Formats: sequence, structure tokens, C-alpha cells
Amino acid sequence: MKIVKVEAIPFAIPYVKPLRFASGEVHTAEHVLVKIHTDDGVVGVGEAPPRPFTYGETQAGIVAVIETIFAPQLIGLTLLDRERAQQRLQRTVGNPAAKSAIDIALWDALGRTLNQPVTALLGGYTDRLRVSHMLGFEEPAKMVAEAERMIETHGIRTFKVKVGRQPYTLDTAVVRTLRERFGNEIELYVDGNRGWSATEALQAMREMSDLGLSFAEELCPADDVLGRRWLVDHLDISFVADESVTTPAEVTREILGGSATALSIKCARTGFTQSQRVHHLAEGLGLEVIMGNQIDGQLGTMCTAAFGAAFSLTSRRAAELSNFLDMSDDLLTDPLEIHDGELVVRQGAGLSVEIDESKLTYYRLDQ
Ligand code: MUC
Ligand code: MG
Repeated sequence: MKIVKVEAIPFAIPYVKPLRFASGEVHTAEHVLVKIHTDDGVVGVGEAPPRPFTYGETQAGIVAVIETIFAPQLIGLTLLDRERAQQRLQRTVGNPAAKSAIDIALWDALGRTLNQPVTALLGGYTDRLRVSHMLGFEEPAKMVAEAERMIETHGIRTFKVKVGRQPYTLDTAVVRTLRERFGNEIELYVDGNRGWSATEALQAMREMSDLGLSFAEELCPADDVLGRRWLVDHLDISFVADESVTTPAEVTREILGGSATALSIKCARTGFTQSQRVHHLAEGLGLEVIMGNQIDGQLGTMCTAAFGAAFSLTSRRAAELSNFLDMSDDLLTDPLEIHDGELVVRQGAGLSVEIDESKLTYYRLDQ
């Protein structure tokens, strides 16, 4: 169970269609595959999606921080030295996606070693999650057509609509069209990725007050401290903190400060270990939770599903698990599938996924 080698492999897989939102856009999955090898031949895997517009990380930076700082800190520890591994990773500030991919690879290796699914080791509450699909900025007709395709092909009935553009009526018109087209057959919520001011956000939310939205996420920046509290105070639906809550301390600060009333948990930024801590905090504080998507590939999506299915609180709401459907290819030998609006969490050892080495050879950027 001793860690002997840590690999950080950059790869690039194009999207069939880009995902656009208020803080950026993604055309290619330029991610980093992390592999952790143990002395008994076990290999655990994790996937880091760099999001420079959210956390400041880049693909080259993730490879560099893993190779130069994290790998030397981890080699020699065993897979059971989990708190020591965390403490060493946390000595470096920031770098949430790099740390998370390592943490996930350690859990995968542990699961494979013990011949147990990670989802069972974490909590084992259920074996499936309902899926929520994220609709990026497009012409309104294309967004409606995409929702239609997701309903018909995958049975998905929950949609997170990206908002945060100026004028805000561009977005409110799309949300209204979706509600009119699909009626109460679908659940809708919105995510602004900090694109609006507090005032714009409140005007937009008032305009949509008859549309039965479940949540509003990061409509304006948390750094607009008083404006954000004022907004949250004036809304009558839950306000989800996403990119403003990347650590348990940030969760505490934003929630106790009145800047949010619910949380998005993303394994891509808090791995499994820190996600557990965020989950326990949410449970203690009595907060609703959504399992979020950091525009993950299939490996990252499996991690979100494995974590979300592990607990009652994280499996209550539809989880954001479907954006991998827009990638032109992926790295897994056995692709994930969404049927009847659900993703089933596999119950094999570790994360129950295998990397297709020939695809990795084709898409990797370092050879
Ligand atoms: C989301 O929920 O904000 C967009 C950027 C990112 O890091 O995650 C996505 C989705
Ligand atoms: Mg978000």
C-alpha cells in the first residue's frame, strides 16, 4: 500500500460543441490525468480540469505543482496515511483541482487494494443519482432543442440554465421559453457565474418570479460582500454558493455571513476528503446541497456520482453529471451512460473505471 510513483499526464479532447457561461467558455477538455502507483502494483486514477477563470489553475501549472511539490511529499506514505497526505497537500495554498485529483486517485487506489467500491467506503447510501443537465449560452432555440434532446434521449428532467449576461433579459427570455415549452414537466434553476451585479440579479429574479425556479447560484460575486448579502436577503428561493466555497472555511464564512443558503459540492475542487468535510458541515448547518459539475470528463463525472450516491443529503437533488455527453471522446474503456434520467454508480473496486491506454496515448500531450 506504499505510494511509489505519482504521474501527472496532460491530455486534450475536443468538445463537439463548446460550453459558454458568464465567467468563461470551454472548447477542449485540456485536463490532467493523475495516476498513483503503489509498491504492490495497484494504480489509482483521478482527473484534474483546470479552470483558470475560476481558481487560477492551468494545465501546465497542475502538472508542475504535482511533479515538483505533491509527488515528492506523497512518495513513501501508505494509502492509509490519509490525514498526513491531506496535511502535506494543504501546506501549498490554492491548486484545488490538482490536490483533488491526487486525493481521488488515493481513494481509488485504496478501493482497488481493499477490493471495495469507493462509494461504499464513503457512505454507500444509494447506487444511483438523478441527473441535472447544464445548458450553456446559445441561441434560445438551440437551448430548447438541447433540453428536448436530453429529455428524449436520456430522460433528464432537471436543467441548470446559465445566466449572467447583459442585458439580463437575454437570459430571462430563455428561462421563460424553457418553462413555457416544457411546463412543470421539468425542474429549472439558474447559475450566474458572478456575471450580474446584485441589483441586476434581483431585477432578473423578480422578472422570473413566476417561473418556479428551485435555486439561484452565484448570481453576483461573493466579493461584493454587502451587495451579495442584500441580494440573498431579498430572494425567496435558496441561493447556492459554488465557486465562492472551495474550502470548509469558505463555506462557514459565506453561510454565516448571509451570502448563501445552499452549497454546490464539486469533487473536482474538494476531492473526496475535503468534500466529506464540506458535506458534514452542510449537514450540521442544515443546508441543501447540489452535486455540481466542473465541466468534468467521464472519470470526474464518476467521482461526482460516487460521492453523491454515498450520502442521503447529496443524493436528494439531481446531480450535474451530463456535460461529458458533449465531448467528442473520452478515456474510459467502458463509457458512462445516462438512462431514464439516472446515472448508476458502478459497484466494482475503487471507482470502477479503467483507462483505455490506447486512447490516452492518442490524446496525451507529453509524448
Ligand atoms: C458551474 O456550476 O459553475 C462553470 C465553470 C466551472 O468551473 O464550473 C462550471 C459550472
Ligand atoms: Mg456554478
